[in-house]
Amino acid sequence: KVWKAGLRGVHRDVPAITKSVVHHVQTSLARQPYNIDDFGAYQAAALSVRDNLIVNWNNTQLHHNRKGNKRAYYLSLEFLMGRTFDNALLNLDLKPQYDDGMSLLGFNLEDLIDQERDAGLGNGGLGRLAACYLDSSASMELPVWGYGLRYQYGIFQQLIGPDGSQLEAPDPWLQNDNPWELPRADVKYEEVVAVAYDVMIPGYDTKNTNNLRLWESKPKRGFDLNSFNAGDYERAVEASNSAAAITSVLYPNDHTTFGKELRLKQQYFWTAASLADIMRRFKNMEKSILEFPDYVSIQLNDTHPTLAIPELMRILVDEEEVPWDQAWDIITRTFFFTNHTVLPEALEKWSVPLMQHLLPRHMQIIFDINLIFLQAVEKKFPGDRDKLARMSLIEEGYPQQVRMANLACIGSHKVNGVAELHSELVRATIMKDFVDFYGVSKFFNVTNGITPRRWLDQCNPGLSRLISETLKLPKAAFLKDLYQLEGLLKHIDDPKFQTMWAAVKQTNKERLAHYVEVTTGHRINTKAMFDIQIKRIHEYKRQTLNIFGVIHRYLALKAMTSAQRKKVNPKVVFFGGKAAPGYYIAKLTIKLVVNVARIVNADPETKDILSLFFLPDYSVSLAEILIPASDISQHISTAGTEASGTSNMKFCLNGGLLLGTVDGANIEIAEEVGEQNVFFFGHLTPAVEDLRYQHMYHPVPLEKKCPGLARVVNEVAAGRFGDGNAYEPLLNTVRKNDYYLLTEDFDSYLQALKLVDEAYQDRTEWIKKSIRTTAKMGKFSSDRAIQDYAQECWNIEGSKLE
Ligand code: 26R
Repeated sequence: KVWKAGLRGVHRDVPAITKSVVHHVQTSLARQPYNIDDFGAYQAAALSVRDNLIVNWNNTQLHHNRKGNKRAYYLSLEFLMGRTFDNALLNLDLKPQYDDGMSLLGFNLEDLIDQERDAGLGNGGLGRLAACYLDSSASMELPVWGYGLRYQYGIFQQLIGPDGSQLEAPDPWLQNDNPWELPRADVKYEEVVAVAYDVMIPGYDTKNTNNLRLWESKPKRGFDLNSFNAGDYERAVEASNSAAAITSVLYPNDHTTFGKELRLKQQYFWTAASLADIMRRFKNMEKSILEFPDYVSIQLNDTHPTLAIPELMRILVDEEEVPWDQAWDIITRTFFFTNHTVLPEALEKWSVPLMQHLLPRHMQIIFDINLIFLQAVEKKFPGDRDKLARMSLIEEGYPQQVRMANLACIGSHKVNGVAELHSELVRATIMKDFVDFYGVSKFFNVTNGITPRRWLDQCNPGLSRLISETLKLPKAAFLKDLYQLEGLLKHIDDPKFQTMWAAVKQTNKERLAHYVEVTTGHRINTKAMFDIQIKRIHEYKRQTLNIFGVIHRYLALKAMTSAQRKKVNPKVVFFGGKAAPGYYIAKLTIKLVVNVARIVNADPETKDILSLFFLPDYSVSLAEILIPASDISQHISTAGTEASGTSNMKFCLNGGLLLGTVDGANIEIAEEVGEQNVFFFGHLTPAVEDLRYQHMYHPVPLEKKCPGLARVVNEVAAGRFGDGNAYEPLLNTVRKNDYYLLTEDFDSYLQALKLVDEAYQDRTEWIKKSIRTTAKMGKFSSDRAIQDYAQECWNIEGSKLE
């Protein structure tokens, strides 16, 4: 009884909250309450919230263990979590209480929220998707764990140098204690020791609290005692350094260049520790090993965790002594593989000699898997040598390479893409031979989703409140069932509602303007249209198309009389995003944007009607400020290259309209909101291959192909935005073979921009488009996506704890 009374010690009312915060200041932080600053107050408040999470977390694990529930594991090398404090407060429904409690203690809760550093353990879409999926799994009371790595340094911090180019600085996010993780000294695996850190994942409106387990690598002993005793201090320290190095840093590459030895070590260290952990938990259930797939499903987030397949094979065959065929049957019922890109340069391959050197047993297993597999292919398609060569796990060459996507495919029960078009392209291109071999039903689609808790309620509280009042529903009703937003359509013609809708957008634009003023000193006209493109910088995403469009607009404004200019609707263009540190063209793109901004923003003739900002160090937290403030956002990849995109969904959920190509999830968004509410332009996917062929073999000079773009390119080359020579390599990408087809899409892009301008003039119509867009976002909740995975792959159901 005494234990039970103690167990209920969670802080839900204001007096209990203030008491626990003060308690944490005095004991956990060992500080004096009277000289605590915002950061200290944040830490203490975070620890107080954490008390609640820990209780729920423990109960959740106990609950699923007792019930003997099947579990699903989401293996991802990236979890781009952002901040946790605000999200935890909202999911636990404790924000008002902590707001009151902290102000009684003399603090402003929003200021404390701003003290937290982002957990930037990811590059972009793939990593943020994993974070949204954890939120949905927890909210839907599904027994899903994430497994990842606890990098000492997350995605680098981006600075802009004096000449406008990107500089990188390390992101020491763990410098101050991280209250959101629990180190598990008792959970360790050998070789290089893997130590578990558990991150609690609170569900929304439920006590269910799931787990994200992140591994840290540590030397087995402080250092190698043998070498130390032999007097070789240097070598002893070196060995311990190289063990710790494994989880030191997140690789900042997104779609480009892999093959680094340390990255392979990361992948092995992580998959081996995760599988050992999964196996230990399974063994506690005391089932036959043959029942493994009935209690365990493993989702591979892209090919990065594919070594889990030969690793589980090794455990089953070498340690559990399961015969090969039975082991392989277990494998192919346990794993599921999600592909996130069809770009050839992003398909992972590992050199055979490197694998033989680091992982000889795994390499041997892969060769054996390949042999047996190719025999089956030969049997089904006798004598088709080309097919065998294409489907082989090994690509011939110097050196030979292991094709991780092929291995992930044959080791998995099902393979999915992340939007309808993308899944179709997976079937038609990279997996074509495998579709012929296995049949089409192994290949399916799960369109990505986003969590409405973070991407509506948390980042846009004003809109969340307005929706709740308008629908006369508690927030939980639509935050847990996003299709409820359709109820807004009933109010779309109500002028009062339209006005309130526009007022929320205006407030969000002012919040962004305030951020820009504080960080750059520039004042922004918040009555202007806000046009935003934020994502990793990559040629296929075509930030160049956008900046060339801005230059085109600037040149057109300069050619006008001042009377003409007075009639132009003002516009502010925002860019944000990081370039992989070794990606030269992407870095030049940033430099161009920054230098165009310097000229345009300083030009007295135009600065009231066109301004341009590159916001440095784009992150989850910055996205939370930008997205609710957009009137229009750009998703303008060459058709067929963007697998899905997820920020497009976030903008739409917040009432921003889309300017985009017919690509990825843009297509499904248009299907939901109606094509008349999306600004589409550009060539369609089926045309791309042929256009590229034409550019390759029948090149036409830029001046002839696209005079509008030629003018822009010439101005840049002539030095109008700083040293023209510096931009030559970037300009050549459109002058030469124009792989991403800017010259093909430029005119229709300008046309679309013009339509956007015209549409924005009729403000009432625009607001109606905005309302309709938000109202039709139901499909894009990550709850729907997770439901698809739970049903199609994992065969698990929600399990409520009382
Ligand atoms: C191997 C290495 C170089 C590497 C390749 C690709 C590392 C990281 C990536 C990131 C890729 C897989 C990625 O982030 N893809 C994005 O996934 C999002 C979520 O599904 C999609 O919305 C987005 O369209 C896609 O580019």
